[in-house]
Amino acid sequence: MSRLIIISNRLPFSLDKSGEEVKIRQSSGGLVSALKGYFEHSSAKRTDFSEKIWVGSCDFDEEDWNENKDKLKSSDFSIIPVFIKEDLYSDYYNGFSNSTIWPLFHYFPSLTEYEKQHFEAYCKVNQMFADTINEVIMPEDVIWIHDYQLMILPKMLRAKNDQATIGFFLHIPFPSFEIFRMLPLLWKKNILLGLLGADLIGFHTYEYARYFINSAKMVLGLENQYSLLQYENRLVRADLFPIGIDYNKFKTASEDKEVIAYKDNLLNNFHDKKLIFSVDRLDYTKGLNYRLQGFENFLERYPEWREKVIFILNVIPSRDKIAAYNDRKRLIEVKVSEINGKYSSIQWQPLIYRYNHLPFNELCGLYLAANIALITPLRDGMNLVAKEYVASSKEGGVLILSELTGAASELNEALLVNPTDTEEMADTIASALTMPLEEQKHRMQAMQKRLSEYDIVQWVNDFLDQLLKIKKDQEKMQVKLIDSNAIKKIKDHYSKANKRCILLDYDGTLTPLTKIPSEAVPSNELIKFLQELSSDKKNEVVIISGRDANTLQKWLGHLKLNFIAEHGAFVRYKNGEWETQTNVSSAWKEEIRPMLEAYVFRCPGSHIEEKQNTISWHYRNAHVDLGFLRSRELLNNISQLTSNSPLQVIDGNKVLEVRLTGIDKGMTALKVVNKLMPDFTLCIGDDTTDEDMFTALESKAYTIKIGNGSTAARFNIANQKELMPFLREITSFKKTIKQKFFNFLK
Ligand code: GDG
Repeated sequence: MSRLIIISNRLPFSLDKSGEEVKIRQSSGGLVSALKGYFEHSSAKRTDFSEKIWVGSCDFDEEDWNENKDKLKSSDFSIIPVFIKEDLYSDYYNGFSNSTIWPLFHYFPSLTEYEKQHFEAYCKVNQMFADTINEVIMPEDVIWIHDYQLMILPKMLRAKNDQATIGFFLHIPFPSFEIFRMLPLLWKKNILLGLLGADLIGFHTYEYARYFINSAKMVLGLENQYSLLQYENRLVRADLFPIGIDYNKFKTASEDKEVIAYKDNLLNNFHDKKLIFSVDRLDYTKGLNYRLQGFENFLERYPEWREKVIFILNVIPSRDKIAAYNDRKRLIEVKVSEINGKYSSIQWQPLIYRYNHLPFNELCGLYLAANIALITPLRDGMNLVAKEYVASSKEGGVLILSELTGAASELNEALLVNPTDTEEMADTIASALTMPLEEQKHRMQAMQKRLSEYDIVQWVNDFLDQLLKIKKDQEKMQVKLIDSNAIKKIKDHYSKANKRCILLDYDGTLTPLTKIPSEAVPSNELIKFLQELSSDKKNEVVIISGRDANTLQKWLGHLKLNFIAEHGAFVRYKNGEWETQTNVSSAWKEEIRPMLEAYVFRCPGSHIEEKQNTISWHYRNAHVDLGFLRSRELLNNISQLTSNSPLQVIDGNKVLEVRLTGIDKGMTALKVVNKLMPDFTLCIGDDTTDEDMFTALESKAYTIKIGNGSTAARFNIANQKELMPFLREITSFKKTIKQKFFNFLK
C-alpha cells in the first residue's frame, strides 16, 4: 500500500502563543481550504493510501513542536515540519517566492525583484524540503507538491528517487512566454527543469498549461505531443485540473444555526439595502483600488442607488513584511475614506471596510446575505471565493467576476468584467442590481451544477488518478525501450542468418534532422559504415526514404545499396535502374499547390518541397507556435479538398505531405522484402510515414522506432544518436570473428 505525501510551503496551521497558552489556528488561503476540505471529506477516503502525510514549513520552532506535537495530531494526516531559519525563510518566501515569482507570474513585471541572494535562498530551501522528504520516502509513495514556492523540488526529489511518483500543482497562473522570459536564463532553466522532475504538472486552466509547454519548448527545446512532453527518457504530462471547492460544505452552510443567525442579523440591520460583498487577501493582484474606483463610478453614474446599496469590503491581512503590500493597504484605506467622506449621509455610509480574518460562519453568512459578490482581481490563478459564493447561493445573487481569473473560464454565467475598466464595472453593478430573480437563479443553477460535479474530492481524485496513469504510460514506454536482452536476441539472430535485409529510413534515422533538408548530406562516417554493412554478401541494405530518387542517387548512389524513394513510389535494386511503382498522372498536384503556396505566405519560414509523386509543406523553420497553428489549418483545408479522392495527407514531423493513396513505405517495403526473401529483417525509422512499414513488416521484421513516441514498432531507441552504437553492436559479430582470426594469425 502506498502513502500519500502532500508537500506545501506551509503546514496548514500555525501556533498562537499568548503566555503559557498555545492555540492552534488553521491558516486561511486557497490551498489550505481546498486540501483540508478534501481530507475531511468522508467520500475522499481513498482505499489506495495507507497513510497521508503533510510536509511543510512552520512558524514555530523545534522546541514548540516537540512540546505541542501531541495536540497537533490529526486523524486525517500525519505532519512532518521543515524548520527553516528566519533570515533564510525571508529571502526564500518574502524574497524569491513573493517578490519575484508572485508578481511576475501575475503579470506585474514592474514589481518584480531580481535578487541573486533570493534565488539562492529559494534553491536552498527547496533542497531542505528534499532532504527532509528523502529521510522518509519509500518507493511506493505518491508525492504531491504544491505551488510556486517549491518549483525546483520535483527535480531535487527525482535526483535521489529515480522511479518516484511525483505530481506538482501550480495554484497561480503560469504566464505567457513573453513574461516568463524576463527571468534570467539560469532561473528560467532551473524552474522548468525543476518542474519537469514531476510526472504530472497540473494547472488551473488550459492557457496556463499551454504557456508552460511553450516555455519548455522555447527555453529547453523540448517537443510536445498535446499535453505530453518528452524529457530525457521520461514522459511528463502538463494538463489542466481546475481546482474545485468543498461544494457541500458551502451548500449546507445555509442550514447551520450560527450562519443563519449571522445572515439574519445582517439582513435586519440592512433590511432596506442591497449588499455588495467581497473578500480577498491584501494583495495588489486583487485589484482592490480599481474595484473601489468601479464602486465610486457606480455611485456617481447611478445616484438613484445612493442610500440603497452598501459595499462590505473585507480584506484579509497578508504578507505584511513586503513593502508592496503595505503600500497597497495605505492606498486602499485612503480610497475608502475618500468614498465614504464624499457620499456618506447621516444615516448611510456606502462602504464598510474590514481588515481582519473572518470566522467561517461570518464568511458564509455574508455569502448568503450578499446580493452581489464583486470579485475583480487583476489576475488570479483560480479564485475560490467566487466558487464559494456560487455554491452558497440559495435565493439568487449575482456574481460579478473578473475575466482575468482562472475561475472565469468555468463560471460563464457570471457577469464577466475587465477589472481595470471601472466604467464597465459601474454599469455591471447597476445591471446586477436590477437583474430579475428568475435570471439570477437560472445563472446560479447552471454554475452550481458544474461546481457540484467537479468538487474538491473530484479534483484531488482526478489529479491522483492521472498521476498514476502517467506512471503506467511511462512503464509501457519503458517496456518498449530496447534493452540488452533484446539487443542480444537480435544480435544472435543476425549472426546466424544467411540472408539479411536491413531497411533504414534516412532523415531522423541515419542522419539527424536538419533545418534545411538539403543540408542533411551523409557524413563520411555514415558512408563508411554503409559501405562496411553492404560489403557483407549476406546483407541487403535498403535505404527507404521520403526523399526523391535524384537526391538519394546523388548522395548514396555509388554504394551497393537498394533504394526506395518518395515513400515507396520508386524502387532501385542494387545495380538496377529506378522503377516507378505508379503510373498515375500527377495533374492532381496543380490543384493542391496553390493552397500550399498560400500557406508559405501565411507562415514565414515554411516552404514547399515537390517530388514526382508527392508535394509537401515543411514548417520546421517557422516559429514553433505559428507553424503548428498553420499546419492544423492547412491539414483541415487539404483534408476537405481531398475527401473522396485517391489523395492522402500525411501529418509528419513538422511536414504535411500530400500523396496518392495505395503507395506507402509499407506496401513497397513488403514487396521488396518478399522479393529478397531474407531470413533476418531489421527495419528502422523515426517518422509517421515509417509507421506504415512497421505495420506491414510486423510479423517479418525487428521493427524499431527512433524516439519515444507511441508506435507500431516492436522497440524504441530513445534518440537518433543511439542508432549507430546499436547498429555497430549487432553487426559486430563478424568483425569480432575476423579480428579474432587476425589476432590468431598474429
Ligand atoms: C491561491 C491562488 C487559487 C479567505 N479569507 C478568509 C477565508 N478565506 C478563504 C476563502 C477561500 C480561500 O481562503 C481564498 O482562496 P483564493 O482562491 O481566493 O486565493 P489564494 O489564497 O490567494 O489562493 C488562487 C487558490 O490558490 C487555489 O488554488 O484559487 O488563485 O492565488 O477558500 O474562503 N476563510 C475564512 N475567513 C477569511 O477571512 N474563514
